[in-house]
Amino acid sequence: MSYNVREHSYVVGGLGVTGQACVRFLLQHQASVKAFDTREQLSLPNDLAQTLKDSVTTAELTKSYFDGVDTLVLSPGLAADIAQVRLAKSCGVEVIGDVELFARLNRNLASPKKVVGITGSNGKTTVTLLTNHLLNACGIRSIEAGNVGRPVLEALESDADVIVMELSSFQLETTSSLLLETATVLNISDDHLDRHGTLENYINAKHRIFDNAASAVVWRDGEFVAPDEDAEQSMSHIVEYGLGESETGFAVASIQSVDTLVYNSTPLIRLDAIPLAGTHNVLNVMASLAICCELGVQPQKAIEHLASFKSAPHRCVEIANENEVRFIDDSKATNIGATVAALEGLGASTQGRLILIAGGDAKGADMQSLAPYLEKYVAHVFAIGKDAPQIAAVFTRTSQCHSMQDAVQGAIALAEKGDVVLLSPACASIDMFKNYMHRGEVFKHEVESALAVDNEAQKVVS
Ligand code: UMA
Ligand code: ADP
Repeated sequence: MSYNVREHSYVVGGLGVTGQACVRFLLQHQASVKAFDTREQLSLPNDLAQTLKDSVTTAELTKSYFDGVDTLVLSPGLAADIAQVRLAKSCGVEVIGDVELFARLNRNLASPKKVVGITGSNGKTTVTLLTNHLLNACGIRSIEAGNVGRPVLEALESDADVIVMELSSFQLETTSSLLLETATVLNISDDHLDRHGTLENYINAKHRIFDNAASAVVWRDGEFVAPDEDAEQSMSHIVEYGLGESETGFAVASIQSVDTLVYNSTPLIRLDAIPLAGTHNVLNVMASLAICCELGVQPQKAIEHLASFKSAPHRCVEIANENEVRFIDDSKATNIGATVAALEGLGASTQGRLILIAGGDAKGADMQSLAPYLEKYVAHVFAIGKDAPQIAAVFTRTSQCHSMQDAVQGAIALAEKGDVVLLSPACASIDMFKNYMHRGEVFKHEVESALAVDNEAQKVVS
């Protein structure tokens, strides 16, 4: 049975990027739609404010609000247990997300778009962008969408044949019928526990990605990343990858004493020729190649286009190198797992010391699990934000700072030739910044200002 939006009456919950795209899409397709947002101070683009006029509310909702409504399309930033959602459910309203709406509509298309799904605690955006890059370079019309930033309903209307979809645990919670060519849970580490409550709930949300997937791409050595037996039984096969040796799938082999990425034992590229830093990125490359494989692109062909991939900003990117001190922006490290990957990657390759700027909103994570990596790799931490005291409590060589400026100045005062100053916060940014991008930009600004002052001072001295 085809799904026709005109036959439904919708409420869109939340008017961020997702909610706005939903409202636009539903209005364009002549559906009945109204919207609420829980924020009193809501600013909408003019066109949407005009079209929605009285159909948008930020006031408390009553039962009558849901009269005649059958579907609530909930934004990922809103939890399923807030009062508005409980009220909707008590009125018999179905609660879905934009990805579920996409799934239903995609099935209606004469040629449904092929979709691949990528989730995990870290590496989602890198793998999504890299996969999309490799597919396009190999002549497949593909587009990236989902948590990476482009709402999925926009991708549905694009002329792409393939959608590389980054899916967050929040999006997966409200998705039940998304058909995927292949699906992957890249890795699992503590994240969003403030929203999911327990690690088990978080893992369960992530694993929903496997429910209707034709195959899975699985990290051989990862914990909680393989589909369970039930999900696996309905799949045609699994492609495995990992940093160890294996005759099948993606693996690392020593060929003439050089560590080399291989596929079914055929060499693809030397590890030291991979242009993305850190062993975590070797895994990301393997996952992307495996997904490409599932779409019929040979890894031998895809790998030729790795060199032309440009990493997304704020993910272990060098932003300055002054007096042989390197400054690295890894502001996207919003959980402990990502910071551990940066410390392991840089710790192994840095001659001097690592000076870390970390902190922010830990989202319920326990900083104790970061402590062994701080002990092993880090000379000193300059801690910022709400959960700076948590870091100071588990690592004695910590200075708590009031601002990014204080932290950067402290780090520069300590740094010597060969050292690395790394911003890799292990926390969300929202207690001090608009988002992780803003945090990275402030870091860069403070580094540049401090270095300029230092240079001026040097000139005066000499
Ligand atoms: N909000 C309210 N009241 C509302 C609606 C939203 O307070 O009525 C708040 C939310 O709690 C949240 C913020 O506003 O703090 C944004 O929420 P949203 O649901 O409106 O988010 P969107 O703007 O639609 O963006 C979402 C994803 N954001 C979240 O899941 C929080 C974006 O991922 C994604 O790019 C976008 O949809 C398009 O698909 C961002 C993100 O931080 C990058 N994701 C999390 C992560 O990666 O860790 C999951
Ligand atoms: P996500 O979209 O899942 O947040 P990103 O690709 O944006 O992932 O990277 C987020 C952070 O995680 C960055 O700090 C990056 O260096 C780190 N990271 C990327 N890939 C991995 C991985 N496979 N394992 C651990 N950390 C990773």
